[in-house]
Amino acid sequence: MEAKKAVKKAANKAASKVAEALGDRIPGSPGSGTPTVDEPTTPIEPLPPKSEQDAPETVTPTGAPTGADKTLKSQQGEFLTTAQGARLRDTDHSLKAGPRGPILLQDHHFREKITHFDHERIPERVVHARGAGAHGVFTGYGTATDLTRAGFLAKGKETQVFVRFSTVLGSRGSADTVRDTRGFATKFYTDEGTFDLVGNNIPVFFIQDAIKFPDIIHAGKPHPDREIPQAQSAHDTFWDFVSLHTEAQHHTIWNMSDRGIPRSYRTMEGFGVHTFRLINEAGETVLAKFHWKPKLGVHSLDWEEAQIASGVDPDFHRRDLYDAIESGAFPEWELGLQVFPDTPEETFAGIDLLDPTKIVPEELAPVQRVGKLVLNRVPTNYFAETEQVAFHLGHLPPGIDVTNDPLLQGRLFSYVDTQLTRLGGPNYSQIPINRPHCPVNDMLRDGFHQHAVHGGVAPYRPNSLDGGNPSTTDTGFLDIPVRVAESTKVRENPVSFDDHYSQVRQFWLSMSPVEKEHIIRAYTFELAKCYEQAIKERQVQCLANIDPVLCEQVATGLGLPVPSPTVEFVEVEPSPALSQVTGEWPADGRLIGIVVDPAAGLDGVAAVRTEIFNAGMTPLVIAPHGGEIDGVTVQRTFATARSVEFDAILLAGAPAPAPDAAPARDAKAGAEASLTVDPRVLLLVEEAWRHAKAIAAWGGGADVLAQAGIAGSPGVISADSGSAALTELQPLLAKHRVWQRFPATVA
Ligand code: HDE
Repeated sequence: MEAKKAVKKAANKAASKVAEALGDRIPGSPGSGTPTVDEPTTPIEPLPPKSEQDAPETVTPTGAPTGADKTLKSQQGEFLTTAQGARLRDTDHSLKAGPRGPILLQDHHFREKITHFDHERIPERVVHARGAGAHGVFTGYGTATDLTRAGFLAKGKETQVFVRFSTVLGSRGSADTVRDTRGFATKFYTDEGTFDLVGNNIPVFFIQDAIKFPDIIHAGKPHPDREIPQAQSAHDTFWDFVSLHTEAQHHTIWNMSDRGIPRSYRTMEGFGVHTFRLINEAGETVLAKFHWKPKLGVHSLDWEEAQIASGVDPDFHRRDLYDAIESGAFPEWELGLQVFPDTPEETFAGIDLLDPTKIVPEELAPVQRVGKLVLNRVPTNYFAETEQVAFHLGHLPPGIDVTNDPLLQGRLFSYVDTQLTRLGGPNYSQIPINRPHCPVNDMLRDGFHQHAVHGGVAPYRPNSLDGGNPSTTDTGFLDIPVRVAESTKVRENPVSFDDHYSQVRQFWLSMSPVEKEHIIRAYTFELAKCYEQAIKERQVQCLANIDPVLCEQVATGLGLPVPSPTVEFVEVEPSPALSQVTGEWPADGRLIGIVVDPAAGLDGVAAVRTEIFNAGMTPLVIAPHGGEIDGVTVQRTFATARSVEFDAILLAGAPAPAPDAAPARDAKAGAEASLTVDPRVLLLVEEAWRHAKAIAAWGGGADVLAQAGIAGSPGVISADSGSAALTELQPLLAKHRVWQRFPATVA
């Protein structure tokens, strides 16, 4: 009895201590004895409303009606609450048995917060994991109305879109500028239902049949044992696969070309890859391929530039996209169609339109422009929008239908299937970014994460209880009644799919000497990274079947014998549209670095900045230190500037080495140098020169050119004033690079 009393006494004592301690931990609570601490989350005015994706009226997960007042979003209300809406007094201290005591299981706020955090990540996409999205508007030109009844292509019709760009092989945190294919997926929220155009920046694919997709991806992803290399094709398993499955050679040469390292998402073409079937109001059909044509032209990085960017700015493309949108240089593309008669053979100019490893050269079927896409808004939340967006080739509006391309057919299965685990169930179309912008009246019910509160009792058709609704309509989606060939079930390809080399050779022959040089270097680099001799030899054999010069140069670089071709070369005409070294392009959103020397003054720099702005580009002043110099704001210091960020360099002075810098060494002379220019500026200029970028100097800036040993070389300008330097620089920017600076050993 005595012992029981003692235990009870001890428990009461502990409880009162807990109460005492709890009181201490509730700021401002009566009698707590501790001063009230100002929370960093003291209520503030809600942020001004942001434009929000239009979506059907519903209730957000935070309980706010999205339709009525779109400003009611999390972190914009006055008070912090639990997920159930109870206001909180403290979110920084867990509920403990005394200040030093264990955490109590009853701390429901702690458990809600941590449990939610523990489950914040969802499986990343099995491919295309790293992406960057943006909102925009598509405007139809009305030029496709005789081809398809799809309403979003009507003249002047505006449709909201969400675009997600991506790399294919890397994980979600990998670098942007790796050599890889880029995804270019567009969700058109049309009045007639969502249309997803899920394309790439390369018009052909590695394989002809979807059943091989797991194989090519297993081969391209990091090795299963050590999980390296990340986001690279330069390894044994990739080259093992593509040299064994020679249908992959066409896609591979595009990857090894400059297309594999785009300058920017803004300067990429996009391709629907497959052939689609379109139907117009009169019921007439055509076959068609979709193209995106960038307003700024197709431009790429130099390989060394891409490698440096991977290190100094792994978010290079993502940042470029968002900086451009925020600076008002909205990225633009025209949507184009290559159109072919819908014949029973489904071929055009002898090319099998169902073979996704083949293009139709633009010279044979010009790309007809049917509308314009402008990206004008950065997502509000990466996870909610870019991560949760779910594309699917089967999201088709009336007027656009699929063909029997075996790759396309397989994709029609895969995209819904993958969302079930990635987004946790069949209701992913109800996630805000995936919601159609037109009325949805389906009879799909229940399932994980059901957000809709469906009325009615008869989700079936026909019914007599819900007024017979909903009814079907003749203006709805039409599965175009295509005749299915009477045939025998087989696991086979059409014979026309056996040509694996003619278009690879055509691509090679269409390249300029500089582009050919880059392709040779890329193959040589990637294959040199393989360990297995047999794999290198097998791929070099594939190159022999593409072109003798390509094969000879790569084989020499690898120290391998040059094999003879095992196939006969087919006569092919080059397709000039495939080369990037053509034409002149707008310089919107280009970044111009201006190196200044504070010791010599910033005369004329402010005026040049204004001129650059007026030309639609962005000037960035680079100085030894941050802050403001002579009224000009410094955006980059010598420590933070790296050449890869800039499309061109203006030199407004020759800044001296920092007084405390280690004695400079002249690498070329191998001796202690008498450098009078800061070595970081010299590195900036030397790299810009190697990457064939335009460089212009005036005043003291000429000394930098002299010290870098590049004065007078192509694309290096010495001018009398900043304004004159900029005037001479602009035509060079229009051509994107000073191409003659790249060495070219092939014709
Ligand atoms: Fe995809 N692909 N793919 N693909 N694909 C996915 O879907 C797949 C193919 C493309 O930004 C996955 O939601 C198969 C060609 C893009 O969200 C998955 C085959 C083309 C994106 C899938 C292909 C693409 C994907 C992974 C062979 C260019 C990113 C996550 C038949 C025309 C979309 C997801 C985004 C994503 C399957 C081939 C483009 C697993 C089976 C060809 C741009 O469903």
